[in-house]
Amino acid sequence: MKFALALVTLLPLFVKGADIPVAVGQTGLTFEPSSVTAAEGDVIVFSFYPKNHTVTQSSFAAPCTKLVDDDGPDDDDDDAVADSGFVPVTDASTPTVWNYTVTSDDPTWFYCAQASPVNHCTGGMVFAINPSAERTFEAFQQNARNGGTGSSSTTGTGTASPTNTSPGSSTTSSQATNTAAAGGNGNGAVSVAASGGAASLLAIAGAVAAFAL
Ligand SMILES: [Cu+2]
Repeated sequence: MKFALALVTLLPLFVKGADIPVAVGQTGLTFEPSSVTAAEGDVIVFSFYPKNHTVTQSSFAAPCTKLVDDDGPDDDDDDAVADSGFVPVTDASTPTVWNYTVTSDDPTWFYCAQASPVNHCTGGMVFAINPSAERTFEAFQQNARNGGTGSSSTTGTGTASPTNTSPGSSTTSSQATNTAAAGGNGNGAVSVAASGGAASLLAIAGAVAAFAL
């Protein structure tokens, strides 16, 4: 009885879905079609054409970065990150086939991870299963063309960091320059001691020490 029940429960796992063919790299940096509507259990049949492409799962926000499988210790890997790896093909008449079984009705995003000699993802080589009205394939591909590593705020942070470093080092060098000018003979700390107080000597000596470091 229990066994029969278990069989019935497992049965849907063995019901095969539809095959959906997708050509990879047949007409340049393209998936054709570039987006499909698929149900759980359907199989995307990727045919890889020359030269050397991948089908790698990413996210809408970061189209050109492989998704991280971070579901923790209880992860049963039903939603493992999909990645064909590199599929080198030399003969267009014999494409290499790689199957991906759809595990969700949710939008699922993919890109080609080939970056040499040109970056295929930022060239627009991306693919989507079940894009939505809010997250369209067109927006996803535009994200990829814009660099594909995340939102523009990420880029802003990256730019701000070197700017913060720069004032620090220029302050140090301008202190050193002032010290030398006050000395007039390149032996700044000693000369200033004669005309200034002990406190200013300490300050200048500190600046010189900082510059030396
Ligand atoms: Cu490619």
